Amino acid sequence: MSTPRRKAAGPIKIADSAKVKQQQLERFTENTSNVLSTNQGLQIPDNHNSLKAGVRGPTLLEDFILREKITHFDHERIPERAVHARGSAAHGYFKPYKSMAPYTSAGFLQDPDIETPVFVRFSTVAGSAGSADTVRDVRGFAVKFYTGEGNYDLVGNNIPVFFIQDAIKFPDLIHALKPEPHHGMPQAASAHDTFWDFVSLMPESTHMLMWAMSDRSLPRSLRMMEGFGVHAFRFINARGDSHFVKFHWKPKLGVHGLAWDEAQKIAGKDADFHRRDLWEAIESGNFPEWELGVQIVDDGQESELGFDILDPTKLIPESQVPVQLIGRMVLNRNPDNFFAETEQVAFHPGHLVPGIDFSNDPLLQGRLFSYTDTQLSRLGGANFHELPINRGVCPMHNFQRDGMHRMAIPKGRVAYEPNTLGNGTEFRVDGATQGFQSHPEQLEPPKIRSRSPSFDDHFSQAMLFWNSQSAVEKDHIVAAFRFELSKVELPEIRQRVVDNLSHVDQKLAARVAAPLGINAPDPKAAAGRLGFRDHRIANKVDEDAALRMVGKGDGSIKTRKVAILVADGLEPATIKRIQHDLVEAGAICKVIGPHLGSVSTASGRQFPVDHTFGNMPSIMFDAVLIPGGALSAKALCGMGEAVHFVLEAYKHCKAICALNEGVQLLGSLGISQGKNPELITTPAAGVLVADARKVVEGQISQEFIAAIALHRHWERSGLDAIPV
Ligand code: HDE
Repeated sequence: MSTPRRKAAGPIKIADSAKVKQQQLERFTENTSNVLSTNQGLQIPDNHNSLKAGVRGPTLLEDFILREKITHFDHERIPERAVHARGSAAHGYFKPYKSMAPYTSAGFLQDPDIETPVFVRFSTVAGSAGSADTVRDVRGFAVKFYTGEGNYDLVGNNIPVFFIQDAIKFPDLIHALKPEPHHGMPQAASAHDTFWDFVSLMPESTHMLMWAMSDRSLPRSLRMMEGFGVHAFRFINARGDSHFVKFHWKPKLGVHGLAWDEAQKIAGKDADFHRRDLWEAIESGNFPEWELGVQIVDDGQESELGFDILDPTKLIPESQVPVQLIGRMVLNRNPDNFFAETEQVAFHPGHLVPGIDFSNDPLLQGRLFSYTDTQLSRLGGANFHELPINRGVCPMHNFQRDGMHRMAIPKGRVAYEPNTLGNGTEFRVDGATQGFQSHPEQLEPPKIRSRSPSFDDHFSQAMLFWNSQSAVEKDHIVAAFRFELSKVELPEIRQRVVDNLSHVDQKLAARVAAPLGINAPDPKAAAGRLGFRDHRIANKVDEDAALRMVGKGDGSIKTRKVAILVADGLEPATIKRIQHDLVEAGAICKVIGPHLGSVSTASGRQFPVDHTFGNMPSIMFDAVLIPGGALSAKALCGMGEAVHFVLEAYKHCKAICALNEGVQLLGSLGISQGKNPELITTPAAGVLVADARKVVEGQISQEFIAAIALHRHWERSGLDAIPV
């Protein structure tokens, strides 16, 4: 018995469609009454006292109101995600720049007028849900597009390659990374023996380790990270032609990192640093934006890349295959409820739309199983797709039925297909041409449990990454390896790591090894180890600027935070113009003083203070401005917290501008008032010193803004001598 077929309606074109998801969610937002009631709607007159046998007597089992409330509380936690437990999310929309029809039939990539609603969740990988935001870790970058053809999930990371090549090693990797099983330490950190033990025995992890030890794993903000789909996927056009595609997200604000010392301190002072930053940016109308980029490789041409496109430890250098920017994503609305949205959202790399398909990347293939499976224990059953945040915005229908927490109420007696009892209302699209079509790839498989020899190159791209870094970025990578390995107790593990690194670069390995109390790195020792494979490919490019972070800014200081340090006696006139110009340029200025309320200016007026030195230390800011005023400068110099503020900002390479007597606060840096106070002097990279009365109006602002836009002045010398 065949079921009637009809033509699919094609992608639903929804006017103002970014709102569609919001409207759908609003149907579920609850606020029907202000009167407290039980879950059954029974109004409760007393929410403070349980029912007792006498006012001082025992509580009665009969108290169903107490029982309901406590029972619900007892069950309100769900298992956190096995990985990526700590996350923050936001709503927004995506719009393509032009039709991508030559490459893909995906409806949401056809028409620059179609706005597709998105929900994006950023995460750390290793830590528990309550861990700190700024730990050294890879960041998840998962985007759910609510398209007219179904939900499409691009579940990526902020690093374009992965530690392992085959999904079967994922549980081992994560077990090695997570807190050690016997004592449950350390939290949210890779700096321990089991992680480095594992990766030192898996040289395929070397390329990703280079990225993980770079400042990519210390983002300044979630808004300042790139995103990558990592695996090769396929674009399929309406004719059925296939192209390989790698996805990229390019942040409008550039790619910036924190200093390691800064990241560690923020983890203590404000564990929610990234979550807060994302939330506040959206609340204040500074909507984060990314452009979607694609690298497209003709099917059949992938062998010319020089490496295996299916190997997830490899990236396609942008200088080899340029990234085409094909659309723009804006995040413009914070979730209403963290649990209902950010926690319950369920991503899956297998949530596809027609026109996008997988490749045979063996890591991706394993993911296709894992993501539904994990939701079953995390979200408690098979019906998690009915949770409001996971619902599509297009019609959906099938005969799956029942299960825990079923919300839909399908009508009628028919829950199977084909049927004649459903009044002929069940249709399928034409299986040959419509709906989702798997790419009909020709396969000649012997069934085999083995790794392709084309995956055996483990070091060439690690070397490419290393060679592409600027000098300061190389310094940071060396420092990160040293830090991590110095936390590893067993010297033989440290030794194995540096022996492997000598296959990337001898100097790198020697620099890492120097302070670790081990022997000089030995490439031969590494090569002799079990599991070591190194059939080198020749990189087609020697270096690639796209792999660096330095210089990846848009020159703007939008949403950058500037601290203005004040005490009684300041001269506000010295900073009036600069403050105005900073705000005009999009920066956020906050006044930091010895106490809340206000301080008195030199002329006896009140100058409001936003924060104290104690509650908003320098690590919360990108730059420091010190106004003039003899009394204020003297007072600040006598305050340990103010002196520390400047020293620390200097150590973390932030822009500093000191005006008139304010320069005295730089005394601990060995900087005093210049001999030519009518000039702006720059006694160190990113430090400006000037007499505000003598410099042309606006000039100081311009130079200060330019210094902040450079993000950090990593090239500063003598930083090691600063004791903060
Ligand atoms: Fe995941 N990953 N992963 N992963 N992953 C999960 O799914 C898994 C991998 C990524 O904000 C889990 O719903 C396996 C690569 C992100 O909710 C789980 C393998 C990349 C998120 C899972 C990988 C990712 C996850 C845990 C190797 C970058 C967070 C909870 C075969 C391309 C999504 C969940 C969110 C989450 C499995 C490797 C990205 C257990 C088995 C490579 C961004 O299913």
